[in-house]
Amino acid sequence: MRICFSTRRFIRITTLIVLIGMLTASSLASPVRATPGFGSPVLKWQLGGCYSSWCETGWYSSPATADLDGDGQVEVIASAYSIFVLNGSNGALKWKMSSGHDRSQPAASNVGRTWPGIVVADVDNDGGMELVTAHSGGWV
Ligand SMILES: [Ca+2]
Ligand SMILES: [Ca+2]
Repeated sequence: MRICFSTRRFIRITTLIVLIGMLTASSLASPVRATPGFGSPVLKWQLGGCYSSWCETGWYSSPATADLDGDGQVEVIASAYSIFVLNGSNGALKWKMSSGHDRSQPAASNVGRTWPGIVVADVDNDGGMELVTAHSGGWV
């Protein structure tokens, strides 16, 4: 008799646990709604930083955004073989540099394709932002 009571109690507790699990799972599985106020994406501009008839290819490196010069306007930084800094409002080229070199060597050859994402950070803690890109051949 005592065993039967324990079995009923076990079944009740197990049923309660399963119901709680199902309710929790159903609340977690609810679809996520987009935040109101965000409409469909709109293409603002494209092909910024390309040449007259072709574009450098960057397969895996995603662009970054930051206000590099502190003028209150966000720039778009892209890296393929060269590193391009574009006006974030209209896509116009602000400046470009060869990978593996600094801006004082604009005619230098690129060292290689950019693979990972671009990092924008104050690396040397002087208050100004630096760009960090990594390229094939082990170049950073
Ligand atoms: Ca800016
Ligand atoms: Ca810095």
